[in-house]
Amino acid sequence: MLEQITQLQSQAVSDLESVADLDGLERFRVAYLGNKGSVKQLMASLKSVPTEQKPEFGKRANELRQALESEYKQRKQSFGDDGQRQTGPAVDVTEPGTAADLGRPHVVTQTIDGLLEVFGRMGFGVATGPEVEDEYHNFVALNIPAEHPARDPLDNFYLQEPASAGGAVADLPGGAQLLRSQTSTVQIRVMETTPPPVRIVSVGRVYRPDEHDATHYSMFHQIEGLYVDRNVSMVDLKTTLIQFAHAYFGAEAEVRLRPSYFPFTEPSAELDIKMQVKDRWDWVELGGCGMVDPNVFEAVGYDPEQWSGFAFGLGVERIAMRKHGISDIRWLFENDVRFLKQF
Ligand code: FA5
Repeated sequence: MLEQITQLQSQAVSDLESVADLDGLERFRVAYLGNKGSVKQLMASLKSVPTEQKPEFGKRANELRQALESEYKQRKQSFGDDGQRQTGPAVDVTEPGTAADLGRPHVVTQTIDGLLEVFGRMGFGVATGPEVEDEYHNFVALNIPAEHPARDPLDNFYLQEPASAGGAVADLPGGAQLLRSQTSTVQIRVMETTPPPVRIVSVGRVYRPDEHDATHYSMFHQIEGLYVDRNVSMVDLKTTLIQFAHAYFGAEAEVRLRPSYFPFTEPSAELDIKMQVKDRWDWVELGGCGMVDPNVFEAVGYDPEQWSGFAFGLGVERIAMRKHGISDIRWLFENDVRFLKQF
């Protein structure tokens, strides 16, 4: 009698193997698990089994039924909606996936990294200074006297009432504190702590209450350069800036030095570059430069008879704009990912 169960089992397994679609599977179900199916008949035959074999027969018949039901269910799931047996995984791995939204450095940060790289190749180290400065480092040591218009409270973000406005700053060694308006402060801080020669650049934020337009913002970045050694001349300054411009923007970039005035350099010049603003190409000022004024050397304790040097301070946003053809500085700070994603 038990032999009958084994035969039925091997028959069922081989029938199930040859099932090719849902119709075939349904025929299998009716033949084995249906009301008049073989398994039902097997169960019905229990009564004619000799008493001593009944428990074993019943147990084996039950196991067979459970095994076939579970095989049947599994096989049913393996057929797709079209009723055909699926041979591969249920996921189409050749479909394009959903790309993760990767972040990246802001275009201004990318510009800073690029600038430090070019000046690094030219032998400039990197220096830093605080964004909250005092009047001494932002003005006095840079040869900018109290009555100079650059110190006007309306042109600076003072955190305390400045000396020029009659503020009570006697107890503050460096004068009133303000958000630095230029990175030239770092020239002073470096020379105060480093004996010559020095060759550094410094990048950082500066703040001015300028009205926002296509080329001005109230917070922006500058890259400051300072080179002090024996016999440094205007030729070194001009060569350095032109070499930099061609290395960074490409040999076709048009730059010029235009005579200018800064209290802390003599002579002084502006570095201009041709770039597109709105819909036309024009000269745009990248920054100021010049030979370090002897008064600045005296303020930091360098002997102006022995040492000479040049300094420059360039606007980083304007550099980024020229590099990428961005014609309005305000786009850099709107935090519109659709814009920033382009760089
Ligand atoms: C200065 O700040 C001097 N400290 C530069 C300098 C350094 C001269 C060393 C000599 C020696 P100026 O105020 O011109 O200079 O600013 C320099 C550059 O900063 C400008 O040419 C411009 O590129 C950028 N800049 C100035 N104001 C703004 C602004 N509101 N928004 C964006 N960029 C600005």
